[in-house]
Amino acid sequence: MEISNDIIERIALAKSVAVLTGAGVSAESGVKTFRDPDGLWTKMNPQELASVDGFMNNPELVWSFYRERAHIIDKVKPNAGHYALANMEKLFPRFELITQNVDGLHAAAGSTNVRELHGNLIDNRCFDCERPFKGELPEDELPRCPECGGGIRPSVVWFGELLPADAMQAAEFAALNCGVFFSVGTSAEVYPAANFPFLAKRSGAYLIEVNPNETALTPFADAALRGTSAKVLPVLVENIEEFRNKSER
Ligand code: BJW
Ligand code: ZN
Repeated sequence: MEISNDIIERIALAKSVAVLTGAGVSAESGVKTFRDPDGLWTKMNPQELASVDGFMNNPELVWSFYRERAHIIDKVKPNAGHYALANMEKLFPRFELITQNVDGLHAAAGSTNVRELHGNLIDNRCFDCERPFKGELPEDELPRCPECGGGIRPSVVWFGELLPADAMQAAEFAALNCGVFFSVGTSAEVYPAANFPFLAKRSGAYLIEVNPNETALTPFADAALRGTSAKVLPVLVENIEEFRNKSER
């Protein structure tokens, strides 16, 4: 993977970097993406599995989907792309990692202060009183809130739901104020997350896409690094470090 000197220089000289990640970053850890040919939404209906109506209509089906995914993410490990992003945060005075992923792999790789736009699969909460549910999830019945008896749901963001205000605010600030914005491993089809790269670009940031495939964002990117995140991101970090070492000499 060759990355041009011009791109490396632009990144290495930036004071503020923001990164938006999507499911592709975890693909090489063995977590399925959503819209790739073998993705979750290619085979399953998101309205049934990832919406409040879907949960109300068939909570058993929704829970069987989320239990299975929670078991998978319990076993998987971060890959070289996650580790590269954890290293990258140490290279810039300001660095914001904004993720749509719900698997907790950025934090597991050592990234600090990860902004989770779509919640996470590790936490659960009461649908009615919103209290966090800390108990063990029963395998063969629906979990219930010990405080109010309400139904328990995964703490993820479903279609039609608002994203967490703190993560949204941090993402918006980062997009408005960064010199370089990366969109990594996301199809850039789901809003409002997909809006942040545009916001950054309109605010003057250099916009870089890291993805093996073209996306809805590609025509607007200043640079597209075509490859998987586990291959491209470690090379990127290495090149930034080399550039900085050369400039010091
Ligand atoms: C690699 C790789 C490798 C592969 N390395 N890369 C019409 C127009 C605009 C908006 C809307 C609309 N109609 C409805 C909306 C709003 C809706 C929306 O955006 N829908 C669009 C799909 C049209 N958004 C919402 O509803 C959001 N809420 C909201 O807007 O609230 C305000 C509101 C309320 C009421 C009415 C209207 C507005 C909420 C969105 C919640 C999304 N939730 C999910 C599920 C989370 C829980 C769970 O995990 O189950 O989030 S859906 C799913 O998509 C998940 C992901 O975070 C999200 C984004 O997917 P992502 O990460 O981009 O994955 P993929 O699979 O799409 O792409 C993978 C990419 O990786 C590909 O590009 C590959 O090439 C690449 N790749 N291997 C690097 N190794
Ligand atoms: Zn409750």
